[in-house]
Formats: sequence, structure tokens, C-alpha cells
Amino acid sequence: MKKIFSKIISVAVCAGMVLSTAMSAAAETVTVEPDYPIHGNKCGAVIITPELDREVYVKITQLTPDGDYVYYNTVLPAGGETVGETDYSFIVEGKDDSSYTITLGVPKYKGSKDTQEITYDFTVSDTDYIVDEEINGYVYMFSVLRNDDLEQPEITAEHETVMDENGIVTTVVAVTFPASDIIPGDVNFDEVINLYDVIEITKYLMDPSYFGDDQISAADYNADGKVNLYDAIDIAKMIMNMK
Ligand SMILES: [Ca+2]
Ligand SMILES: [Ca+2]
Repeated sequence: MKKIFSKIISVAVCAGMVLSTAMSAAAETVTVEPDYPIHGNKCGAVIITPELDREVYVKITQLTPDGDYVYYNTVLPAGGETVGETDYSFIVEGKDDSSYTITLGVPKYKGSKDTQEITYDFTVSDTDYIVDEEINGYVYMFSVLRNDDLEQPEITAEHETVMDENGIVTTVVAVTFPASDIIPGDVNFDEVINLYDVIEITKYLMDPSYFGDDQISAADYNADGKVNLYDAIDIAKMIMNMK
């Protein structure tokens, strides 16, 4: 009976916690529904603020002795004009000091299927197992940012956890991605994709020294890590479909 009661309390606290957290941050908050009912009786929330102009892939898994449960496996839409103005809220709950893993992924190039990922582990502790009446919940805030100076995605800021007057413990994490403006298919960087780009690829196929790294990235239109005739064919097909 105690379990059920504390579960109800937990949900009530969670709802209030997420709302108050959201109000202090961005203009709009979108609550993401989990794929399975979340088990636990200690309140937690993950707030993600994408601050770059492309999709963010989110996977949140709870690691338990009975197995790993994927509660969220979703794609947050590209921000466009509203970059950084929308928060996405994911409820997570603690049970036996639950460990969670969050994997964030971002396309390397706008519109590309070629993504880069980073993983972060966190814990939502259970009141039944911790003698600490003061902690009422855990919030993990992730800003997904752009930094083209990086080779690989990085976690560039992980602040000390801070507890507010309501007993909510907040951890702020900045996750930075190199996110080039290269347009897949635009091999000559004139911001349109046309037959001149196909011609560039055929020149490269005859002489691999013809392209630099950025051109190789742009020329891998089908994002399979190689530049070959299939990319030229796919670009040509796309151009024909546009006409
Ligand atoms: Ca072009
Ligand atoms: Ca390719």
C-alpha cells in the first residue's frame, strides 16, 4: 500500500516539478510520452533544449537488474526559426536507485542520415532506499549546442548538482556537436544541387586527389561513408524528380 501511495505522490510532484522547471527556461515545453509506463517512486525529469538547426535523436534507457528498458526512442524536430525556444520534457523515475542512459544524436549535415552520437549516464534515486527527506526530485537539463571546432561530439559543461529550496536537484549538461553547413549533394558549394555537382563527382572518381575533406563529405549523398557512382546516380535521380 505504501508503494502505491508513494507512486501517486511521485507523479504529482513530477508534474509540478517539470512545469516549474520549464517556466524558468524556454518559452514552450513539449512533453514527450514514454513508449512504456515508467516504474519507480522517485521523481525525475530530463529536459532537452535543442539549440541547433537540425533534428535531435533521443534514446533514454533504464538499466535494471531485470534488463534494460527503452522508455524513449524518438526524434525531436529541427528548430528552424525557433532554435532554443522549445524545451522537450521526458519523465523518468527512480526505482532501487535507477540508472539511466541517454543517447543524443545529431545529423552531421542538415538533412543527412549520417548522425553523430554521445551517451551520458545518470541516476534517479529512490526515496524508499535513501534516508534523505529533503530531496524531492531530480532534473537533468541538456542543452544541445553547435561547435564546429570539434572533431567529435563532446559534453563541454557538467555543473555540480544544485538543490533548490523545493528540494529539487538539478544537473545542467551542455552537449556540443560539430554540425557543418554542408548540404549533401552540393559538391561545389554554390548552394544548389544540379548536374554540375554530378560532374564534380565523376571528376573525383577519375582522380581521387580532386576532392578535399569537405567535398568528400558533401559528395557522399547516400551517407554510406563512401563516394562512388551510386552517389552520382542518386543525385541525378533527385534532380530529375525535381523537374
Ligand atoms: Ca552545387
Ligand atoms: Ca556514398
